[in-house]
Amino acid sequence: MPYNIKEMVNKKARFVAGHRMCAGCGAPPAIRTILNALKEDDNAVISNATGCLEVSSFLYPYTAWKNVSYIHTAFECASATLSGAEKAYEKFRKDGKIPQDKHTKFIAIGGDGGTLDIGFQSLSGAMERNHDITYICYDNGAYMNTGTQRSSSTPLHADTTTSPAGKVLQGKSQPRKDLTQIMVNHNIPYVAQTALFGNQKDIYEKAEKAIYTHGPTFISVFSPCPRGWGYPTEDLQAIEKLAIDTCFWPVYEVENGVYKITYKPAKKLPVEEFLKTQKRFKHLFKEENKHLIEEMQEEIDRKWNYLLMMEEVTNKE
Ligand SMILES: Cc1ncc(C[n+]2csc(CCOP(=O)(O)OP(=O)(O)O)c2C)c(N)n1
Ligand code: SF4
Ligand SMILES: [Mg+2]
Repeated sequence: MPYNIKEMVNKKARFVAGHRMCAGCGAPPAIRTILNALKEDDNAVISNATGCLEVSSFLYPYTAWKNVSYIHTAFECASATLSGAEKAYEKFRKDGKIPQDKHTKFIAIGGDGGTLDIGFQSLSGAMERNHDITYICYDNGAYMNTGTQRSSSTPLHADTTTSPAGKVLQGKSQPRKDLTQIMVNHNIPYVAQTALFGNQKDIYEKAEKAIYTHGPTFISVFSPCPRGWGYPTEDLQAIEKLAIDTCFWPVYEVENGVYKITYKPAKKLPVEEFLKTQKRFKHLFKEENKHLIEEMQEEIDRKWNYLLMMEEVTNKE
């Protein structure tokens, strides 16, 4: 169904109010929009790894998950758990034990720590085995639930409790692991990177494609965290937009190997515009650290140019 905001907000909700995530957190609206892409009559099995989203939305006997089947899994096995459920469903369906007119979609959700680090091998395995599942990583760039420890998705030079900016370090010394590209290299039918900026169109359309493409699919969704990044809650939307306009977080999709950048800023802003909105990058604005911002800008430009090049090359073939 093409994106239509009226129809979307009136659809049966799958993730509802009453969870305990912080105000100004990017994850709840992102997950709600993604699940809104499910067709009304379809069921979904959600395999959710531990992390802020899980611990804040599923406190027995309360739950913010509605009209879905929900499994809380450990970090390591969100994808393995979902693979098993999907295979069992396929077998029951084949044996006629499940009505043929009912459809269930299989969706795993994990944070960046649970996806890029601890659950990485089970994710890679599930993708390679060609399960009919969708994996959603909500990426807030650290282990937020346990107090903002660095993950392999923490951006270069970001201040976290285990990469503290001070006399010894200037935040994390390593650049982010690029999981979206790693997923592209699994040669799966659909991979996308998205964010909530301006409206929900980009995220909704990508979620719909991912959920309804047969085979393994993957989405990485930008997920700001006011507590770990240090920004006032009301700045959520502005930060999402700056991440896109500076190309800090490019939004694109790769469908059967063909790249499409889904938003190209008319004027690409310097990365400072994004960095200055958050306390985790405050140390970079000291006179002696200006070169670190230049280093970040170079990394962003290199990756953006790579995407432009891949878009050109893969659309020619
Ligand atoms: C194997 C394992 N290691 C560590 C933990 C402790 N732990 C619980 S939540 C969490 C942080 C999760 O980070 P992420 O996946 O990025 O999700 P976020 O909290 O940032 O949303 C950690 C380390 C755990 N539950 N299991
Ligand atoms: S700590 Fe961060 S990621 Fe966790 S609920 Fe709060 S804002 Fe969201
Ligand atoms: Mg995280």
